[in-house]
Amino acid sequence: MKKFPKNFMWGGATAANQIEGAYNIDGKGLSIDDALPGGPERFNIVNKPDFNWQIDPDKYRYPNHEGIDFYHHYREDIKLFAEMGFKCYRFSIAWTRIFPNGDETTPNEKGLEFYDRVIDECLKYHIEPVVTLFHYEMPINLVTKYGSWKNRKFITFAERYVRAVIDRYSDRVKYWITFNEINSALHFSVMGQGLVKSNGADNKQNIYQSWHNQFVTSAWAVKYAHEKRPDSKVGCMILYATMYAYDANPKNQLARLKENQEFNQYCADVQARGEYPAYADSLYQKYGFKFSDLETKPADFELLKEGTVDYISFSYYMSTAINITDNSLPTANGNLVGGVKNPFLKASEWGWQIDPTGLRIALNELYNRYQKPVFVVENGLGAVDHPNEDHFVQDDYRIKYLRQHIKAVGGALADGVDVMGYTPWGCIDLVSASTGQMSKRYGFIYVDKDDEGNGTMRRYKKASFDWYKNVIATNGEEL
Ligand code: BGP
Repeated sequence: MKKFPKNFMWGGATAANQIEGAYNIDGKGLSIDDALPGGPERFNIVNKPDFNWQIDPDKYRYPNHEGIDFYHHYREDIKLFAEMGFKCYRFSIAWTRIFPNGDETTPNEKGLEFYDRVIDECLKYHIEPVVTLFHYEMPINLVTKYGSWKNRKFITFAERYVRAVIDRYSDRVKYWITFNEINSALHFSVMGQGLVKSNGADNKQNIYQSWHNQFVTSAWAVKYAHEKRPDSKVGCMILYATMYAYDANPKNQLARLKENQEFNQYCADVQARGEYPAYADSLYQKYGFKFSDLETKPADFELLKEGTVDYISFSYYMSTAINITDNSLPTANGNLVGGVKNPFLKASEWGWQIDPTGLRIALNELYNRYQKPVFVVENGLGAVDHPNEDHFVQDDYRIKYLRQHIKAVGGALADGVDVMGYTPWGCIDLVSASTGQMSKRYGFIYVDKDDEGNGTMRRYKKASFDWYKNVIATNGEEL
């Protein structure tokens, strides 16, 4: 394993809607995530034709509305991150704190002030903020009034938000990420695009139209950040699931190639290269539309060219195997991207297939395709923790998972890949995006809160806390 570079960005990652709570405080508007329940209902609800984003405060109070109350605990939490030695902290800004309804023209000062405090607190400890602009969150008002990202008007609203944020923070923030897991919309379009059955999620053309609008916004954000601060670094963000053909059958190999293009490559190709890839038409054809059916403007294509990202960031949790020739194989249930079970791999309690080597492959594939620095901005093991009576969690399973994945990053460095950093997901326990519950935990820090909202909200260090602290202190030498 090669040594980690001196300036390697060790840290952790979170998202506003999964930690902040304070869902209606200081002028914050209602966000789509505020209307999604936790538990098994979470994803079923968006398939209901009559789903209308109504919020029932009793039903949805916890967890989305309270999160881990980072809004009031950020000082304590960032202090703990500093104690672990974080070089950077990836967090997101809630659009609804800055423009509560999305279509106002003046930002909400109180919302801006909150992130001033968070950023300043990071800088106090020399922690570099890495800020995600759009992370599974948008004003409900924009979705109900304008129909979500499939409407081109979103570009104007989103640019207004990005401008307000970059104007305010670019003196202190150098690293930005535009859209979290932009490609995830292919499998679940609600969180990133605000598309549910009732506003058109069933029609893939809407997803591709939303992507086009997001690509334009992303390119605009890259350009604007550079204009404001020339040394800004802006990245795209992909949910990368390394894909294997199940076997050497050429049919499975071709199916893998196609699936990989559509899921792992399509969005990053546009954001990193500034143009639509040659295979794009074959994807549209599959869904019965043509590129000319999408609403675009000639100026979009210039902008895409001018606003290519500086680096490629991605989340990595699992790999998947593609087989189209044998229907009898068990599917990888729970794996976000489908596929079949890989007999060589074990899965997490949620069925996500654990594959550290897949991370090394992902890093190589991304770097060699785009020749831009790559940044692992999410990785980790979601697990049910069992604290003892002192609230201590001996999370050896998490340490094992992270150790193997950090080794894989080291392997990629040895392969010549330019890896910028590693920010494990949910460095402090938070509300899970897919389950909307607390019990799927990732953190180095245990938060005393359960799925029903009971608990003191107090923070406790897990065994992995000291372990990760030492990893950072030794720059990855001691794992
Ligand atoms: C990614 C998201 C995060 C996050 C993480 C873990 O998809 O960017 O927001 O939550 O996965 O997923 P989950 O919370 O569903 O375990």
